[in-house]
Amino acid sequence: MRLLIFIFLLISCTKAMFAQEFHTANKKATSQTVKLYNNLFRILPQGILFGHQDDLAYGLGWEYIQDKSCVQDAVGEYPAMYGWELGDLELDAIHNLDSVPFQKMKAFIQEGYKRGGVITISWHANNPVTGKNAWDISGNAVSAIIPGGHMHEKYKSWLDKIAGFLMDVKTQGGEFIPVIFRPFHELTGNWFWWCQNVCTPEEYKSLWKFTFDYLTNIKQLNHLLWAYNPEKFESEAQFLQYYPGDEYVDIMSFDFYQYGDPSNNTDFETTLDKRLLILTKLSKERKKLPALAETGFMNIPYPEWFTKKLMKGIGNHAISYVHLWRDGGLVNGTGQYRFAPSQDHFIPVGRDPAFMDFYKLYISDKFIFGNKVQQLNLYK
Ligand code: BMA
Repeated sequence: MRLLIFIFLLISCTKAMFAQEFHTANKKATSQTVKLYNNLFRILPQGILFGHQDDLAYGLGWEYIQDKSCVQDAVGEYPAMYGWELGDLELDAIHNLDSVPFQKMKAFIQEGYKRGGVITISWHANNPVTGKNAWDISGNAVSAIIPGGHMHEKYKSWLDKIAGFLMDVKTQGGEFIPVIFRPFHELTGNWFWWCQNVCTPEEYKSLWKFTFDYLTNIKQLNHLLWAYNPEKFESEAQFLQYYPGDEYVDIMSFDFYQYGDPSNNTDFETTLDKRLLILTKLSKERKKLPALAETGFMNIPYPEWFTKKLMKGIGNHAISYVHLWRDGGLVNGTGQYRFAPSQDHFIPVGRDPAFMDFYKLYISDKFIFGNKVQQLNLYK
């Protein structure tokens, strides 16, 4: 009998230890958040979650139709990851900068979570110094809002609003829905007020750490996973130059888009492969989750982009997710701003030539979409 009890205890302890092998940066993270984090590591060998920005809100020629989804329209299945964007929330706007109402966004987040999906949120914050948008790089904004800066109090009031929204990201039963939060992204670019050309590594790290501490310890947001997210980098040192530290980050990621004509060169897939090699090495060493946080080829003018470029570049790298950027809705309904292929008749050329290629990606078994993600029970 004693032996049986001993074996039982041993199995339970080993299970518990194994289940929590990966620790979230926030030590008070909710149990669903910790489970999600560990499950994402566990399923790394099983495939890559496929995500799409604003998937449920709008697509070409439609917006806000109950249960409609761009990815589902294309392949018959919802995505496994849903991305949303908070830009303009800091100004008390009702809609975000892409005209998605924040109230609707909360409902979409609940829907995605109900389907077992993963939620990720970005924030194209306006320039707090000039009052212009995120792409205004003037005003030394980062140094102005970090502790000691003359606009620090204003930044805190913005974070209060972000926290207010995130506090509401709950199920109808009141349980917090875990969110992968990805602020101050593409920092190695030169287009946002937090990019490397307009702030030093010390300033960026100070901004990140303050934001983390404020939202975690003052606002008690315990359902966030924190994603660090440069754009270009050519070495480990460059990837890490603005990295705030292992105790502030859960996910290591980067953004990488296709530009130009890919038909006569291998630049995209070669560079993607190189960067994923660096990313997966670093994230393994630091026990962080690796991901491709944004990608796409605007309007997909090269119809085989998904298999010949994206999948080729990903190769056998084990990454947690790939997130495709948004499709223009009614506002950009000409079809001139989209990243996901669509079967919709709205596309002026008739059936999207990239559709069949995207379907090949869908059936390739390398990616996880909505049905499988539900079965995987990422929150249990
Ligand atoms: C960018 C573009 C913008 C958009 C922003 C925030 O990449 O898609 O049109 O406003 O993301 O979603």
